[in-house]
Amino acid sequence: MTEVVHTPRVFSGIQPSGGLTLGNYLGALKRFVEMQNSGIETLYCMVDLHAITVWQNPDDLRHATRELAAGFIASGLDPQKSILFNQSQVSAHAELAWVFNCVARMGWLNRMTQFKDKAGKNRENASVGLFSYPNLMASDILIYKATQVPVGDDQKQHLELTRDIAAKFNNDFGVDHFPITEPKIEGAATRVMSLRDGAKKMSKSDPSDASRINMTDDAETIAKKIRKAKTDPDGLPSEIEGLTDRAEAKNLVNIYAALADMSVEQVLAECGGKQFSEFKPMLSDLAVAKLSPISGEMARLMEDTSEIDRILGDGARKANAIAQPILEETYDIVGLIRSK
Ligand code: AQP
Repeated sequence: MTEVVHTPRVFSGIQPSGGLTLGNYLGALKRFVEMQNSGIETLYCMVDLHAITVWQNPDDLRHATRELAAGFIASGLDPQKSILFNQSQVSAHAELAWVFNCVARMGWLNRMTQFKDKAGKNRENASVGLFSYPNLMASDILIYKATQVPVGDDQKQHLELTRDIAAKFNNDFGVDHFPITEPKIEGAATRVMSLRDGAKKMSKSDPSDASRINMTDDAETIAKKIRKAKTDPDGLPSEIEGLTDRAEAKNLVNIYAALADMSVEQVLAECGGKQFSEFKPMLSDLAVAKLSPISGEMARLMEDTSEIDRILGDGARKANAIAQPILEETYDIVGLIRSK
């Protein structure tokens, strides 16, 4: 088998299943911008087909998709530098996902912890789409032969599955067609936790709004949520070991470090010994300083949704131009006849 050197290409996506959270921003979006600015080819997607694995009100979904696009652009993604689009406008994602439904094994999907978490006790009532979600995610990535995927830590298992699918496809058909994609899980806040429970991930679909900071929250709301964030009675340690078994304290320090572009060690060297009554206002001020320019720009962009739709349409055309030949090549490898 000839070994192919795959051109470096970055793909990642976020679901428009609610508003963007600080977790999405620090774990994913901030890294998307860094990768875009490193000069590598980047494609970023509003994964609306993933969002509907759980029922969405259609008007809310349309609004959330446009607002997510506004969040991408306001955070620094430039439609001239990155391809920005919504998933459902590039049908090759869904088509390749079907092929992967036939490659991935039931046993692999049965091990996915996100499905278990999201389906909860009522597994029999979960949608089939929620179960096969990781196959669509593998398709999102491999339809562009993406070599790198910036994500938060919660997506690690799904990316391992993507690698398994690529390897099985290549092996089953004796080709070196799909790259074995590298996850990029980096930075001080790869898993931002809920402000109310340090054992739970901050999530846009958490029923408690107090558990998360939304990118659209105003300064007063951000300050209030941080003031009320759960902590323990001790102050900040000066060494990282002092955060062991202190999930909530660790979370606030990680958030500070990621927002300030500092390491956790640097934050503790500066703030060690402070009580949370002193550290929380510092964190609020920093969060407001970093997030309010983004939320302001999001609001401005949302005043003209036709411009957002134009950007998404333009991005979808560019994405389609990359995806379609890869889909055709894949169908040919599988043995599906394509009439010219
Ligand atoms: N709390 C988090 N900390 C760090 N990164 C996070 N991400 C999500 N939450 C955190 C990263 O954001 C990207 C987009 O995630 P997604 O929208 O596709 O779905 P998700 O991971 O399931 O995020 P949510 O907010 O929890 O959405 P819902 O509530 O709809 O399920 C991914 O890179 C993810 O790692």
